[in-house]
Amino acid sequence: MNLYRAALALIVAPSLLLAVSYAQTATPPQPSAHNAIVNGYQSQWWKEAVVYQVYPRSFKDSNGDGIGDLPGITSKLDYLQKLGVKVIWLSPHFDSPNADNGYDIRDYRKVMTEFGTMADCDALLAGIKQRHMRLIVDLVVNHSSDEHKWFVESRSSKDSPYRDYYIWRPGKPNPASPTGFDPPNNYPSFFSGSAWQYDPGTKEYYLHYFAVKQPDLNWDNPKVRAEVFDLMKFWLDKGVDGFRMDVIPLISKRAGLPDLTPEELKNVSKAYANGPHMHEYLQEMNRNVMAKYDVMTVGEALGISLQQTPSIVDDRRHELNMIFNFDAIRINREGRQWKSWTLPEFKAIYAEHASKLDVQSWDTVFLSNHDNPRLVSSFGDDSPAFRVASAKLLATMLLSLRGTPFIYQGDELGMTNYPFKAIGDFDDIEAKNAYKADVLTGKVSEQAYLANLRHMSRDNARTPMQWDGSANGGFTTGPKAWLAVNPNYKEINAKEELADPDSIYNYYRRMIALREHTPALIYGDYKDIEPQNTKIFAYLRILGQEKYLVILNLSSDPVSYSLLGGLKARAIVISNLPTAEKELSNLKLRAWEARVYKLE
Ligand code: TEU
Ligand code: CA
Repeated sequence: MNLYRAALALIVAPSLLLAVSYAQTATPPQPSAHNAIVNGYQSQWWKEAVVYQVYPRSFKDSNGDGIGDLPGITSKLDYLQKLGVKVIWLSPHFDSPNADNGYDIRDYRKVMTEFGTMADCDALLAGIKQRHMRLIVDLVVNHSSDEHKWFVESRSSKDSPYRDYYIWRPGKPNPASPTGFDPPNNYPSFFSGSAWQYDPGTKEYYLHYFAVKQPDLNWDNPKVRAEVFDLMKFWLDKGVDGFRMDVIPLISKRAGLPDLTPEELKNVSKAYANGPHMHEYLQEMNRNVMAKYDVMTVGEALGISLQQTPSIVDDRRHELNMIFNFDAIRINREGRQWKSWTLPEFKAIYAEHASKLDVQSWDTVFLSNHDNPRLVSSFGDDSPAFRVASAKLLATMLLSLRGTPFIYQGDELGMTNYPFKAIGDFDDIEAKNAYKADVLTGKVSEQAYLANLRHMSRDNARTPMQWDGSANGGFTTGPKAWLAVNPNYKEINAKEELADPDSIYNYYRRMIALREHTPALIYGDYKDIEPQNTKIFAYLRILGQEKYLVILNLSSDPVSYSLLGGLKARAIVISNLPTAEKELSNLKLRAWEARVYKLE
């Protein structure tokens, strides 16, 4: 072999190797046959994985502009691999004018300028694959940005070939109104006001369930569906492993768009969801896209009840793998109003899930994301005395209930809600629109509005990740973060957590490893053995002879608890507070104590 060839081989071979190993080729569907049946369930990687949600704007800034970005995430992949999560859900990273922080997409095949370049995205994906993890991205196709070329075309004229990509209707004549018309019907937007926006250019209204800059796509138009399937394939062919689908049950609108009745106006998401062609379009999407790849799909199922869930996630329906139900995460509010709740109410939800979702219908487990307040502040106790114990208890619960667990960035550090003071502290369009609609119109007092918002604002979850005790929590080297860092970053940050073997982070690591190596905690049957207890949440996970008991004291008070029914503990496999108690008929549980027992 002459030198040239040798040289060539030297050059080509590695790059070929490189190409092969990093080529983000799509993963063809794995014949389900070789997916073993465990306790009646078809085993799947997305049932055994723990998912970690990254909100890119707030995860890690790599260039000092105060805004998180993709190279910032890539620089923290070892941190995520160490945690033990196997799938990363990346909230929208696509080109967007950020009216709703990326959930308003202007170009589905381009990376948001603030977040970096396509090369940065490829490097992130390669880094994830190198660490034997997977990436799912956010599919936001109920609506696009009003700056997307489709909509720019669509609003340009009624005869535009793109007109029917969106939902346009003439208004109802009303000389008294500023436009001379009233909206086509009484549909409200989730972000306050009407869901219709008058467009003086063509003197018609377009529909937007969310912000004015988020016009809804017309899924009844087959061209729109084809566009969506193509952009999904674009990302899957790059090697992405699946999608979290934004408000996907809202894609099919009611024929004729009749007014909502007063009853329906009380639960708008229910009225907007599950339209006449929703299942048909999800099956069409599955046939054209998911069936051709080994992917994971999770639908954000606003407006879908538990009863309706099997019709979307039952394997035999060939629609989605799983959905997010909002029953548990929203137990603490009525509409936008914060409200108290009881543990029996909370436990009943999981008992319902266990009875309504059988081995064909897989579930998700989550209590936080970028649309909800912080986990430990909402479902735990974020006071200095109990923040650590309750954060670990919630980790025990999320990682031992039945379904794929989703962890939201920062919860593994026990990050808390932010001490918002004034409306100016908020960035979220939902909060700002409601302030205009409710406070500036005198419907709600500023004080009451802010008090409620402190509890439930989405911005609580969006404050930057707290990496260390340096300025801005080490999130950015720049002078200022896009949203203020929680002032408690000196106490609560990743550097402290990584250094402390008994930290919340290291407890998550141990709990994730335990779940990974304990099939009963994944595929085991679920049985609540204490449904009425107001402080104790106790349940079994059973897989054949493998029996585990999870006992959680969800209160800030010590509880003496005796488990009847003659269950015998063989060993404590994990606990968030040191204990050796194995006599189940006489347990002394401290505040927010959590234990997992392996039973005889
Ligand atoms: O969220 C839908 C959703 O459930 C929330 O917007 C919720 O309706 C809102 O907080 C009203 O209470 C998805 C995304 O997760 C969210 O970030 C987007 O704002 C929204 O859709 C529109 O894309
Ligand atoms: Ca940046």
